Amino acid sequence: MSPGYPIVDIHTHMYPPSYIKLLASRTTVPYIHQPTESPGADPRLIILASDDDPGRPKSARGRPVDSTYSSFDEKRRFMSAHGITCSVISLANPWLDFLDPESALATAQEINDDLDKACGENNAQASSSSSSDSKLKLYAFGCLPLSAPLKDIVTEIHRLKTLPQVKGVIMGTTGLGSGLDDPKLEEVYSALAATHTLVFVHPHYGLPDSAFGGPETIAKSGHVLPLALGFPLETTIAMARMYLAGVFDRHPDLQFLLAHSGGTLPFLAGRIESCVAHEREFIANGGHRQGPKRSIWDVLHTNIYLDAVIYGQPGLKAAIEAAGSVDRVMFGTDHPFFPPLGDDQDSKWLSVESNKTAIDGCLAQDEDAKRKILGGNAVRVLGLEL
Ligand code: 5CU
Repeated sequence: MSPGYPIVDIHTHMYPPSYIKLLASRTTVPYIHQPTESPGADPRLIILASDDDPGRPKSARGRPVDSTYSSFDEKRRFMSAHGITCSVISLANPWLDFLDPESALATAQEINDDLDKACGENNAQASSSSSSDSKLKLYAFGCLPLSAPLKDIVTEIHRLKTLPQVKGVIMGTTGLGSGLDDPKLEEVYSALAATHTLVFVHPHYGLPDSAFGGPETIAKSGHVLPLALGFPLETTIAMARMYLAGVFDRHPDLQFLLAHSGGTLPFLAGRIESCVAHEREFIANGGHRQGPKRSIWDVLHTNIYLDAVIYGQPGLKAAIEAAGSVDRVMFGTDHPFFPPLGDDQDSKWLSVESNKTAIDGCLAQDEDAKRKILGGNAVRVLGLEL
């Protein structure tokens, strides 16, 4: 039953058809393999380094990729099945990180225009429809040509502000190739702050295989170690590096949304704060290096939003606590990743229901807080018209 207020999914991905074509044209990670040896089988999405295990046939590497990854109709079907009224769609990993500098800007423009157009057409139809199933709204986070020259990145940040359905940008944790604390990103951060562009930071690269005991150990549990641990730790490390490099001191207006409730940042923020307070290298403690000037809690409460894609109450409670209030946490699903493994594709997705159950469980007595996390915050922060 509908709760009577909008449910907005801010963590929901797609590979638009042009991107699928791009991946299908490649034979090294990231790529899509079409198993010609078994006609009719779904193509395989081979995007993580650990997916491309030479010990397996290509038709068994990575994961199957079906139309849920690229079809707007499938997105709407999923939204209806889960009572979601609005989705803010983002390109899935690894975005445009692997493109050569010459083609990156044109590719970003094509994908961003495609997303804006598809969302615009959907929304025009939704506004004139009377049936609740066709009233579903779609918006997008754009992508940036991060391998292109700086001037192209900045140009695209400004151009995205002219696309009415685009409400921010998504990016990974490598920035221009050396991480989000790279001094070369200063110009990009200035443009993002000046244009009030919300940046959705999402992991892709995880940790080196050696952190998990090497490829053989990883293979024994498939995607569990890279996705359950590698992804969140990657986000945590990227944001801690940014914080330590003083990015938030120099750009106090930056606004970030962190995937998977900030990785482990909510849990570790106190420890980071304590280590900073005890670091002799920093000027504030008698050393000679400029450490971060602001408290990590201040950054969390003013520059950072967290999604609620954490699948359990302890993690969600930590996210709400670290974000400073329920006003800075937003519902997401991670669709089309983590689909049901059985044949019943119309059943509710465990991955979605466990996030909803965590929200219900944490905030059982607080309908207003639930309304905010499930949609109200996204409407306010992204300026969505529903
Ligand atoms: O957990 C996730 O967010 C994802 C994602 O976005 N992409 C992916 O390849 N696997 C899991």
